[in-house]
Amino acid sequence: MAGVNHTDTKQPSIWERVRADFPILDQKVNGYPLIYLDNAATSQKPKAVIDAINHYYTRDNANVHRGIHELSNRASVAYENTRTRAAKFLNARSVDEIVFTRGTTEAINLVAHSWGGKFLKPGDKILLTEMEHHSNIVPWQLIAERTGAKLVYLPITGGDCGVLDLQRVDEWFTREVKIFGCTHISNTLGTVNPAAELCAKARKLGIVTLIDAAQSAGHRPIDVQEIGCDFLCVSSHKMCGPTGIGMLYGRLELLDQMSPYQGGGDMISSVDYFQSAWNKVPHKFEAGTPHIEGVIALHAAMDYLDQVGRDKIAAHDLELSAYAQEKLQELKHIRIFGPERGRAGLVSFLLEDVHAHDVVTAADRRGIAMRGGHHCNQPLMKKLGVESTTRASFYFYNTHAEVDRLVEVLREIQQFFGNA
Ligand code: C6P
Repeated sequence: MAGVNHTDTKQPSIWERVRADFPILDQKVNGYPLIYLDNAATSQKPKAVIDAINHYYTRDNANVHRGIHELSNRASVAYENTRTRAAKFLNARSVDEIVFTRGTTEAINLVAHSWGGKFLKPGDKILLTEMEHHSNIVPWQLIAERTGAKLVYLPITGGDCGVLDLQRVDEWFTREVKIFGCTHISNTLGTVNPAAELCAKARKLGIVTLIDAAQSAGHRPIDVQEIGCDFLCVSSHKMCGPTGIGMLYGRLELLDQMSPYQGGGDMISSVDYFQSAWNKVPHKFEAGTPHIEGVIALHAAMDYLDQVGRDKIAAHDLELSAYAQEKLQELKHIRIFGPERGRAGLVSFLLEDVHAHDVVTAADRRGIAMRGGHHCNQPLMKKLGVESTTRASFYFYNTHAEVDRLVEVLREIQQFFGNA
């Protein structure tokens, strides 16, 4: 990474210094210093985010958009300020294009239900890619069943590299395709998809686009206007924020046309016994008391990420995962998945003859947290011809020394299983 010398042991790098912001990292697990390499599942939270939650409950706790007393006013202002901050974070044209959801999963379900339910017809096609997370497959299966639309998948190529077959994209963007859903970064392969290029192609044919930014929003600058997507879905908990909260960016024109996702308080402008009128966008999509402290702490997370610098985080991801890939390749009997170059901050692999769960369990005994399994990517696993992988996923507080330790521990595991 430009400007940061990771081999200079005298000067702590900015990444080592930033670790002090994360109280959870300063502990031993099973007698070893914690090495947290499960960031694709959820990131750790800086003190600024923990403090924001604490402050809200200590000083401002009240329901939003309902009361006219001081505390409700404070909570409402803080809640809506986060929407303004989010619009800036994603470079949306309007603050009304930000809908708070429980996370990426709910954001995709909202689009499938409210956009798909209204606009998809029998014979229409929903185009996804073969590397989608279950969250960007199952909601579309549900809506396809309801509407008679059909699912089709843009293939991946390159064997274990797992990149989209970009040469064949034009074959898949046909007149019948009404929506294209694509992950920005694959949570299993670390592949970074060319979202802007794909959205531009889709737009020319009038195809609506949805980008699953669960793995990218906290790891690189995101500009929805530059990407040119109609929808973009984000989870707060993967970007230093709390769990149970996320965002849907939706182009205003489309959000206006869509029906509500859920009914209840706050999403209405008026109700009588037999019919109701909807609140304006984005409130039309936020029924019931929301996750207020989650929204407020998400503001702190976005501020924190911008203080660190999202471009710097992206460069660190790229550099650390390339380093990990290089180090892992020194091991014998290892199969590494994902692109050779330009991968996001994660590496999936298999140690020959050792189950991914055994690797994760043995690493945990040495204080290293990773994920083993299908990573909610069962169709992709089938495509790769495996049942599971072990995944080490990084964030900006991870260091080269931690990668070295991971490789050392994997070597010990191989020795234990007689496969070094
Ligand atoms: N992936 C992982 O360990 P939620 O659960 O709604 O915050 O995010 C769902 C989701 C959607 N898309 C992608 C690309 C994802 O990686 C995830 C979550 C976690 O890889 C948990 S399965």
